[in-house]
Amino acid sequence: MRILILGADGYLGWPLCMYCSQQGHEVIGVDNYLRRNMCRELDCEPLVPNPNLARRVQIWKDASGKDVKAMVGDITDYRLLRGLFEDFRPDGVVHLAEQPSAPYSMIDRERAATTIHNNLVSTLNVAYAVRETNPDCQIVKIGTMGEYGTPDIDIEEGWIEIEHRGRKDKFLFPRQASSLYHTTKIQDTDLLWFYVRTWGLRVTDLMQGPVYGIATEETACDERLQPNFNYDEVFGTVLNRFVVQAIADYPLTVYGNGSQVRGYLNLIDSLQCLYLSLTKPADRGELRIFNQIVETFSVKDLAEKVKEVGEDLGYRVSIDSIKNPRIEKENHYYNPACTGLLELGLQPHCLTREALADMFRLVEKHRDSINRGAIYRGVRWN
Ligand code: USQ
Repeated sequence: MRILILGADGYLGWPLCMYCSQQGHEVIGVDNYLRRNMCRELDCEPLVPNPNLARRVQIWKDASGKDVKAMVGDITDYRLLRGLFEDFRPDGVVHLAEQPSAPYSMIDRERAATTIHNNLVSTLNVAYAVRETNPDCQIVKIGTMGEYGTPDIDIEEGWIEIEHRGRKDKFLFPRQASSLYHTTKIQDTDLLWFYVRTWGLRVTDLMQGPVYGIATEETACDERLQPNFNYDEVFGTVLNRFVVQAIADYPLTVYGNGSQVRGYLNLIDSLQCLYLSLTKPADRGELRIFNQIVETFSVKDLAEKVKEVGEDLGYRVSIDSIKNPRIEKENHYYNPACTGLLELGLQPHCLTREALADMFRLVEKHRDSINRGAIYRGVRWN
């Protein structure tokens, strides 16, 4: 397949470029370094400095003999994106080129506007480029479990049948996000659903939970191929943060009482899900939605696991409960369905002690680079 990966410099984007090229596909990755620049601006750069895209491509070629093409460009520029589709004629496009952080979107009005502009215009442009150049090309888009929020009913995979006053119909599952970032993901889904109905596009929208991990099969040959591993409050996801905090002897930052439950997955499972979605595409005129999670945990569960494994490895780990800077339910029901990707062939990796210990071993090599000041600054929702 010819695969176009938008957001190729990101935490998922770069590993996905290598993964797809390793499977023998032709890959072109595009990124405008939005996240790199935001990290620099907020002084919260990843734990290990990442070579730029051109260098990563070269290191990957030297290590694997495989070619990935890379381009620096902003896909909110429609002419640039359309030109890419015309030149490369992809069979599938993965859209990861979004501002991915909930806290970033809540810092101030400017950052909220950047999030809305970047996320919605990029999605709009992808829909247009596909329609105008090759409506058969599947769009695979990363959404978020946060679109559903934490309703007091079971969460279905994308759709729900509703019976109302004796009549029935199928609708998108009700969504209510708890950050502006998550709200843009709802709006993305609405945009794509509109264009699927109107233009008959084929789309897979993946409702992903927080991802953890630093290594994939492809990063084993050279540490410089590792994804950008953020552990700061703005761009780091919670489990990655906790591992770094444990190593830095920083009390684990459990927000509120820590009963918030989310569905988590390892980076290597995220790659599998994206790849399966690409290679087993949705039909024309179908918006296919999967819940991309493997296991559910409360924040407290994660903190306890990190403490146990950290202490086994000789670290002194304490857990702090800090006033929740976010507006989110702490005690809530959570029962999401997640069978679609398993049916497609996902081989899940669970959060074992060994998996956590491996994360500790990779992170501790860089313990001297940890910027303690980036761990918690208190971006508040109100
Ligand atoms: N949390 C803590 N302490 C921390 C950081 C987070 O208790 O130091 C809590 C949060 O309050 C939340 C949970 O951990 O309840 C998850 O937080 P997170 O920062 O790992 O994840 P979130 O902000 O929800 O966003 C991340 C990714 C985002 C993706 C989303 C999936 O950054 O791109 O869409 O996970 S989901 O959470 O399912 O919506």
